[in-house]
Amino acid sequence: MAPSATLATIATPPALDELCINTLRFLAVDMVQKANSGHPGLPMGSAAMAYALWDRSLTFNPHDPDWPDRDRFILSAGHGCALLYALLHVTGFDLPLEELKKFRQWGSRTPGHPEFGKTPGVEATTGPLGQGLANGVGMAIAEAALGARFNRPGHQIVDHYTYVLVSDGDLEEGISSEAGSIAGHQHLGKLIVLYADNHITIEGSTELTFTEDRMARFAAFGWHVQRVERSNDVETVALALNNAREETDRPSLIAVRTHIGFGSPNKQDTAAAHGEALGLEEVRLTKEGMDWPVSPSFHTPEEALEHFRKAVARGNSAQTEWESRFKAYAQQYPDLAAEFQRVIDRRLPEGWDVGLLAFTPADGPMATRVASGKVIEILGSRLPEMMGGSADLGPSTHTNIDGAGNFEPQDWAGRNMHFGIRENAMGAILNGMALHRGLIPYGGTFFVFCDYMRPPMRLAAMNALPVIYIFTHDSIGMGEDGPTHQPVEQLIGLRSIPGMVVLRPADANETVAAWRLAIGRKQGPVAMVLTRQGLPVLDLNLYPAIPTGVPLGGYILADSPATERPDIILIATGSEVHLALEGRDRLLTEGVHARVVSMPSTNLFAAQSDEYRETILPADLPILVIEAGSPLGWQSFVGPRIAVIGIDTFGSSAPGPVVMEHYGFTVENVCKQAHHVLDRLKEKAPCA
Ligand SMILES: Cc1ncc(C[n+]2csc(CCOP(=O)(O)OP(=O)(O)O)c2C)c(N)n1
Repeated sequence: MAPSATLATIATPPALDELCINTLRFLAVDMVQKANSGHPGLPMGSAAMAYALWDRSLTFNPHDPDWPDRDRFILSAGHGCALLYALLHVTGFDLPLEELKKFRQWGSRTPGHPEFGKTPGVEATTGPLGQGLANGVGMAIAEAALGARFNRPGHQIVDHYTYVLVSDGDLEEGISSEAGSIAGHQHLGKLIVLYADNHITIEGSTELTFTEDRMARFAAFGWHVQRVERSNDVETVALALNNAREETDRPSLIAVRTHIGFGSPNKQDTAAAHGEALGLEEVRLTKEGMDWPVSPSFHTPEEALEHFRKAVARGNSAQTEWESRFKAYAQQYPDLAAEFQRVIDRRLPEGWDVGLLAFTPADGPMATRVASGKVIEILGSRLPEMMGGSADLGPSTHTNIDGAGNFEPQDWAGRNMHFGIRENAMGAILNGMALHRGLIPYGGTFFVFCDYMRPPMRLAAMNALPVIYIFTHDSIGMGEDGPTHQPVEQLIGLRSIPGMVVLRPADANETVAAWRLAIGRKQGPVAMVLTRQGLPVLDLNLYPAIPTGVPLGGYILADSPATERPDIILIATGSEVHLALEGRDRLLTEGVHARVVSMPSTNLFAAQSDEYRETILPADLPILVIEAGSPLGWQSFVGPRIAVIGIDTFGSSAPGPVVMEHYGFTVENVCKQAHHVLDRLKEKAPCA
C-alpha cells in the first residue's frame, strides 16, 4: 500500500495532542539526523501511543525521578531511545535540549541505547531485545511482593504500575515467552505492555519471520489483550490503558497498529525507516508534509512544551499525596515504615551478620552448595528483603528459605520463587527486582546453565545491580551427568564480564565469607560457584585467615613450612584447594616447600594493590594453578613460570572422582607438575 494511502486511514488527534506528538517525533528525527546514527522509525510511529501513556496515565515526577511509588516505564525496544529522551526532555527531567543535540556522542546523557544511571528517568538499560520486557515482569513482581509485605488495610503505600513498550523484536525473542508465561501465571495485573505492532523489522516485513497470532499467544499465557487499530488515536490508546488498569487479575498487552517512520513520504512502513537517519531531504519532506518548520531543527513549540511540563506539577502533587499517605502509615505502623525506608535505601539491619555460621571439620564433608543453603536459611530469616529461588532446581541448588513461603499467584507474600525452567527470564526478572529496589534478589541453577542467562548477567554487571547468582554443580567433579552438565568454560566466561564478582569458595567456611561479602557489597552482581560434591571443612583454628582472606579474592591459606621463601606457590580455587593442601604436604616429604594460595575470586584479587598481590604471589616464584576449569586467563597472573592443571576439553560421563582423576586432578599429578615447573626453572637459571 502506498504510504499516502496509509496516512489517510489514520485518525487525526485534536490539535494540541497532535502538536505534542509531532514535537516528540521531530525531536527524535532531528536527534538521529544530527548524530547521523540511530533509529528514527520507531519513535515516529510510536510517539502517539507513548504520548497517550505519558500524558494520560503514567505517574512520575520529573523533579524526583526516584520516588518509590512512581510508575515504572521501560522502553524495551531500546533502539528507539530517541523517543524516550524526547519524552524526558519535554516533561521536565534534568535532560536539557543540549543533551538531545549530543545524542550518541561521547560523554552525553543520551547514549545510543538507554542506560540506567546515565540519564535521569531511565529505569533500565535496554537494547538487547526482550530483556526490558522481562525486567518489567521483575519490577511488577517486586511491586507485588513489597505491596504484600508493607500494605495494610487503608494504607496502600506500594501501589504503582509497570509499563513496558515493546517492539516486534522484543516479542520474537524467546525470553518474551518465558517472561510472559511467568507474568500470566502470577496474575501480575499491574503490568501493562504497549506493543508497537508496526509489521517491520530490520530485514523487512514481519511476514518473513513472525506470523503467529501474538494476541492469542499472550492470551494463552493468561494475559488480557487488546488491539488498537489506529496508531494515532490517542483517546483509544488512553481508553485501552484504562481498561488495562481496571483489569487487576491479569497482565495486559495492548497491540497498537503503528507505522514505522510515520509521516516520512518515502520511508514510512518500510525497513528503511528503522536504523538510519532519514537523510536531510527526507527530513525536509516529512516536516513539510506535516506542517512542521523545516528549520531550525529541534523545534519545540512553546504551547507543546507548556502542556508537557504540566507533568512537573502533576508529579509533584502525586508524590506529595503519596508522602502524606506514607506519613499517616508511619504514624500507625512506625516500625513497618522504618523498615520500608531501610529496604528501599538498601541499608542492612544492625547486626545482620553477627555470629553467622562457623563450620568445623566435624560438620564435614559438606558440599559448598549445602553450606550455602544453610547460610541462606539464616540470612533469609534476618533479611526479609531476600527473595529468590531457582529455575526448577531448588532441591539441588539449596536456594529455599525455609518458612518464608512461596511467591504464588495472587498470594505474593512468600519469598521463595519458582521461576520454572526459564533461566534467561530468571536473570532478567532478578534485574527488574533489583532495579525496582526494596529487595535483595537471588536466583540459582546448575553452573553450566548460566550460559542461558548470560545476557541478563551482562546487563546486571553493566548496571552494577546487586543480584546474587547461586550456581551449583560447578565442575567436572559433579560427575555422572556428563559433559552436557559439566561446566568447563563458564568460570573464565563469567570472570571475563567486567564488574561481575565470581566467587568459588573452597569449603563451608569460605562459603560463609562469600555470602557475607555478597550481601554486604550492595553494588554489582556476585556469582557463587558451588560444588555438588562434599568437601572437607577447613578448620578455622588452623586456617584463621579465611574470613579476612576471602574478601581480598586470594590469600595465603597455608604457607610454606620453611621460614624462608617457598619453592613454589600452589594457587587453587574451590574444590581444588584441598588438592593443593594435600599436594603441599606430599611435596614437603619430597623436600619441596610449597605455599597454598586460595583464590576464591580472581576478580577481587586482581583489584587489590600491587603490594598486596606481590606479598601473596612474589614475582620470582614459580606457580602451579589447580582449577577444574578452562586454563584460559591464569597466564596473566604469572607469565612463563606457570603450569596449570585445568580443563581444555569437554568432560566425560563417569562418577565424579573418576572423571577428576582422568583429568589429572590427583595428588600424584599435582606433584608431578610441580616438579616439572621447578625443573624447567632450573634449566632456565643461568649457570653459576
Ligand atoms: C537480542 C538482540 N538481537 C538483535 C538486536 C539488533 N536489533 C535491533 S532492533 C532489531 C529489530 C527491529 O525490529 P523491531 O523490533 O520490530 O523494531 P522496529 O523495526 O519497529 O524499530 C534488531 C534485530 C538487538 N538489539 N537485540
